Amino acid sequence: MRSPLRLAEPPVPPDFTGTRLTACTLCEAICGLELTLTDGRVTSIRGNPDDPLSRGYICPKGVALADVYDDPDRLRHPMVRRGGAWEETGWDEALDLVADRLADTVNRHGPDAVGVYLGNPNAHALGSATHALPFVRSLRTRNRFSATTVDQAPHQLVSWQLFGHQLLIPIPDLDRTSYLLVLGANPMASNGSLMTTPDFPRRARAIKERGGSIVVLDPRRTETAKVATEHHFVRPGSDVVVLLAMVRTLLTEGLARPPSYVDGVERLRELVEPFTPRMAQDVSGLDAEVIERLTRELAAADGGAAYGRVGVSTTAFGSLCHWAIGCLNLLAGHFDEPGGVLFPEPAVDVVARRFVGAGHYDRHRSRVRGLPEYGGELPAAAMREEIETPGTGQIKAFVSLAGNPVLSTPNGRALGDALDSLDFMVAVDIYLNETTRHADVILPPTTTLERDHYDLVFHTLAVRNTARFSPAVFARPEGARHDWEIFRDLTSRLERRLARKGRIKARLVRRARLSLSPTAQLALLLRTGRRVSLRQLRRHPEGIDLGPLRPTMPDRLQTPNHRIDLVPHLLTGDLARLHEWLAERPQDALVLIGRRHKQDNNSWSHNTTRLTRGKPRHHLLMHPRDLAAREIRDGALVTVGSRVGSVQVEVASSEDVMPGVVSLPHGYGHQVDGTRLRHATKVAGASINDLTDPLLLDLSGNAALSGVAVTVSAVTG
Ligand SMILES: Nc1nc2c(c(=O)[nH]1)N[C@H]1C(S)=C(S)[C@@H](COP(=O)(O)OP(=O)(O)OC[C@H]3O[C@@H](n4cnc5c(=O)[nH]c(N)nc54)[C@H](O)[C@@H]3O)O[C@H]1N2
Ligand SMILES: Nc1nc2c(c(=O)[nH]1)N[C@H]1C(S)=C(S)[C@@H](COP(=O)(O)OP(=O)(O)OC[C@H]3O[C@@H](n4cnc5c(=O)[nH]c(N)nc54)[C@H](O)[C@@H]3O)O[C@H]1N2
Ligand code: SF4
Ligand SMILES: [Mo]
Repeated sequence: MRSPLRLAEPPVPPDFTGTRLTACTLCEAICGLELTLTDGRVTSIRGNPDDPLSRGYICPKGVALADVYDDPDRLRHPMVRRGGAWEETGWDEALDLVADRLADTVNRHGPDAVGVYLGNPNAHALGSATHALPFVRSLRTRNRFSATTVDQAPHQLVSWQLFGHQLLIPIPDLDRTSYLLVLGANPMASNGSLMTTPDFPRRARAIKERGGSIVVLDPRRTETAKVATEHHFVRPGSDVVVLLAMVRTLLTEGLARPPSYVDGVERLRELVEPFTPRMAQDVSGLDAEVIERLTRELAAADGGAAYGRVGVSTTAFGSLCHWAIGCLNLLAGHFDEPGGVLFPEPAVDVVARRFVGAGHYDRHRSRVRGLPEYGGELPAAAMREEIETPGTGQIKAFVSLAGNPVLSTPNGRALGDALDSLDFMVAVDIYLNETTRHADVILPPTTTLERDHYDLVFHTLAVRNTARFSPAVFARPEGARHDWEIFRDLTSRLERRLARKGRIKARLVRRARLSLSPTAQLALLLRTGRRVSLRQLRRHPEGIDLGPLRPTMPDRLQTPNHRIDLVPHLLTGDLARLHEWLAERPQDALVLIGRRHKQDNNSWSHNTTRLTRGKPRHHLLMHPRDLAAREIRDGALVTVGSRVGSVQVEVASSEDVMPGVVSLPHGYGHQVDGTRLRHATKVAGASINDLTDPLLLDLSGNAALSGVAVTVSAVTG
């Protein structure tokens, strides 16, 4: 269906030669790109210097964007598994089959018998933002999971608790700050996360050129640590104590300057009293004097920001870490100030528009372990048991939307086995990979270069306010479907088959919304936002600058009393668990942390030659002292074991990891059997998530992927 509001510039003709502007959707940096096409094929990709946010930056993954489009292994037709063999089939047949099987499951076992997992690329597609959630909601299942609980659930829970909405996330004002304290993030490789920062390298250089500091706390001397002005090792999982000791230092040294709309400072003072810098030193290995000095420097800086990401989110106290980071920023005097942390003002304000709800906790619990939901989702770490444990509410059918949880969630291999025990599984995905090979049907949508794009998510998290619309470069091939069309057609087919009464109005509203294309919905959203129109954006495909971040508080607070409570019960209640952990924690365990590389993109970038050549990157990094203690030689094949399982992988000696810590990248360990990843067979390595433990969780339900106790021994014979 073509909506009257859809005015997209025509995609390129088949033999087009020339240039086109687009955007990279692979990571959160959302770089603007200029493609050169020769006879209808992309022959080069470069960063677009006119993009007001990315200013010409591009990384090696962006250069490989067209490889995904051209990849002969990418699925282009619906696939149905009959017996052991995959067959291509037509869309109507595939969609009818999926709707029949899902409806049958719901009618026989109730809505909770359908489990849903949403993976990371959903956040990077306009059609998912507008159409996937209504589809998922129409299933009315409580068994909803996503990559959020192996990633940023703690950020969202803390933002909801402090600022009243889970997407009201304070962002470091990178272009003006003079003091950036980084914990558990490696933006030199990741290009920033919950801090959309294309060209982090140049922006980091600029901080140093204006006399500022970048201080990194990380158990590995990362690429970011190497360009920082200062780096310190911290024991994995111990940041929470360091951060609370920093908050304590601000308060005891009279450095705290909370804004007038903040409550609870005195209670906070009592709560952080036990976390002395000395105690933090014992737990983390970071000197007490350093903890105190860094706190004073942050408070004294002319604009300073504390920033923590995956390395602190994915620990057992991820929420307390982000609470403490929030308190640090609120007390150090730079909150909502230029150079500190600020809240972006995107052209489509997803917070004000309530695109997703403000947040909620423990409205229901998971059936088997009784784990509380957060924001309507249960921990991804609970998927396997919900599939395998018999009883009312057991997951019998599964829907995987752009996810690869077999490689990306704890004990993923066992989850893969569980997927085989389902009555039915459907994947909306572009590859036949470790997860989708367990499906009965795969529905492949078009990819980035074939669809219109506007970033509803990452403009909300960016270090500068900009807006950019990128019309599809290529026409959708005959017979291909966009993601939003798949969600629209599945929803309507399902509704026809479900024996449901009532809620006619809700159904009609949903149908009306689903029938509007993402671009048409965007036009309406922009119109109500009144900052820029789609028409203006079409005239400027390079993007429109809306200026630097600005103070917006307390007006934008979404809390009921328009104030910030520093000590919400939900968060402070978790301190009891922290005290228990501190009393019991094992002192001498070898622990495992993750790793990202500039050339890898989670689990699915290994089917391109461009991103897999060069030196292998899959090794377990281990300190020479730890190798010597076990008489393991550099390069040897080792067995890494945890409570959950074991893997074999080559070890590389590295002074860059803290003694007592080993590091493996995630997204490796391809199980190419039964997949169509011909090229990924050449990528060695093991999956870190065959070692991570689904029992280790944060308050938010986020998996504690970092700091897992492991043993390492040489493979003999
Ligand atoms: N140990 C450990 N585990 C981790 C992490 C870690 O640091 N350490 N990081 C975690 C984080 S931050 C994240 S976000 C998760 C990611 O976890 P997931 O989202 O589960 O995994 P991805 O590797 O991103 O897989 C994306 C899937 O989407 C498919 N895909 C790609 N593009 C499209 C598209 O346009 N449409 C559709 N329908 N499908 C598409 C790919 O083929 C692939 O199957 O992994 C987490 N897992
Ligand atoms: N090249 C590339 N870029 C990406 C991605 C990718 O796969 N590849 N994925 C994208 C996604 S989905 C995300 S969420 C972002 C993530 O963005 P980042 O969070 O910046 O990425 P990571 O490299 O996972 O950084 C985590 C850091 O935490 C450290 N760490 C581990 N445990 C601890 C700990 O207990 N304490 C401290 N202080 N540090 C710890 C690790 O050594 C690592 O340096 O990156 C995005 N960008
Ligand atoms: S940093 Fe690389 S992967 Fe991320 S958006 Fe930019 S070009 Fe794409
Ligand atoms: Mo992520």
